[in-house]
Amino acid sequence: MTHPLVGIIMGSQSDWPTMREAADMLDQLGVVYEKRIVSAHRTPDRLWDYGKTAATRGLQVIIAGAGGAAHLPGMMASKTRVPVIGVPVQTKALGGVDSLYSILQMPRGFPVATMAIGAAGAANAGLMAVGILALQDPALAARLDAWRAALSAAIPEEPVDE
Ligand code: RP5
Repeated sequence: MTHPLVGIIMGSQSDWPTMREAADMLDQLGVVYEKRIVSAHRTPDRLWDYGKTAATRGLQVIIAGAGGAAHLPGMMASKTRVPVIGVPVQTKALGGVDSLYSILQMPRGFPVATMAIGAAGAANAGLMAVGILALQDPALAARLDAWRAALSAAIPEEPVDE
């Protein structure tokens, strides 16, 4: 299968260093994705078109990252039934708490699965997307299990002086 199953969208080019963490995770686990800049404020028509066509294009998960007045994940969730995972991008002014609250507090009926602020949240968004896809894909499930086992095996039992 070569068409993208995951859409990684972000409000700005400046979000890419964070959102690349999600892309790296999908690369590691062999999931086909696309990446787009889609701003809720600067390109609202692009947001609308993306949401309108997401399901029919075969996307199964959308990972949406934004910072500040981070309306992109919520607006995307309002436009498509494809599950949206939100990544609050860290901001200079408020440390990403603004992004977090903007994404987290969705009204009943339009959920966004909100991750942690910043790079760890983006990486976990990738893993969450893989976990969802793995429910229907045994080979992917096996790769995810192996990835998780390798991570566990890499954690030392004792701390060392650095
Ligand atoms: C948001 O505004 C973007 O998601 C980004 O996190 C933030 C700042 O964007 P730039 O001014 O760097 O383009 O819409």
